[in-house]
Amino acid sequence: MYTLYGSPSTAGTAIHWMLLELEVPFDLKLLDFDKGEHKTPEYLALNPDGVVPTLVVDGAPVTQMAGIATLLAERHPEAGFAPPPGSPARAEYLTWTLWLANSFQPHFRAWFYPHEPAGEAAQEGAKAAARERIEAGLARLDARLADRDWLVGDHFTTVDLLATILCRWSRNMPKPATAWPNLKRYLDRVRQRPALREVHAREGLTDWIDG
Ligand SMILES: N[C@@H](CCC(=O)N[C@@H](CS)C(=O)NCC(=O)O)C(=O)O
Repeated sequence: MYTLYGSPSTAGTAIHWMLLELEVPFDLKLLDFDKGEHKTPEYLALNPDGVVPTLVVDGAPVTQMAGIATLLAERHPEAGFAPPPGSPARAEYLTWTLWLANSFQPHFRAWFYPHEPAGEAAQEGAKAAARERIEAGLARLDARLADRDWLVGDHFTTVDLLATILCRWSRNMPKPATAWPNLKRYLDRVRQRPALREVHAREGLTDWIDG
C-alpha cells in the first residue's frame, strides 16, 4: 500500500501523476504549505528535509522525486516505465534520470527559493543565474528531442514524467519550455495523457495543461 504526501503543483504532483499512470491504489495526503504542515515534527520524521514528496511504501518512507518515480517503475515493471537492468536503454535511462535530478532540478529550486544559495541580499543574482542554467537545460532537452519522440528508448518512461514536470515548472518564467519547438511538440503530446490531465483535475490545476 502507498501513502503519498504531496502538495498541489509541486514535486509531489509528479508522484501523484505516476500513481495514476500505474492505476494502483494509494492514500493521498496533501500538505498545506501555508500552514507549515510540511515542517511539523511528525512530517520531519518521514522527510527530514521538510519537502514533498514522500511516499510511504509498506510503512517505510521514501523521499526524492526521481528516486520515488524510479522505485515505482521497478515495483510495477508491467507498465514499462523503466528499461530493466541489463537492457540496452538502461544506461541512457540512468544518465537522463540523474541528469534531471542532479544537474537540472536544483536550478528550479534556486529559481523558486533564491535565498537558499544566495542569502537574502543576493536573490536577484541567484535568480538570473538559475534562469540561465534552466534555459540551457531546456535547450539540451529540446536538442535531444529533435529526432525522437521520447527522451529514452521508444516509449514513455519515468524520464519523460520527470522532464515534463520540470518543464511545467518553467511555465511562468520569461522563456518557458514551450518556447522551444521540439519541446513544445513533445509536451503537447504528453499533455494528452489521461493520467496527467487527471492529476491536474485532482490537484485543482487549471493552467498549462491545455497549452
Ligand atoms: N530534491 C527534492 C526536492 C523537493 C522539493 O524541493 N520540494 C518542494 C516543492 S516542489 C518543497 O517541498 N518545498 C517546500 C519547502 O522547501 O519548504 C526532491 O526531488 O524530492
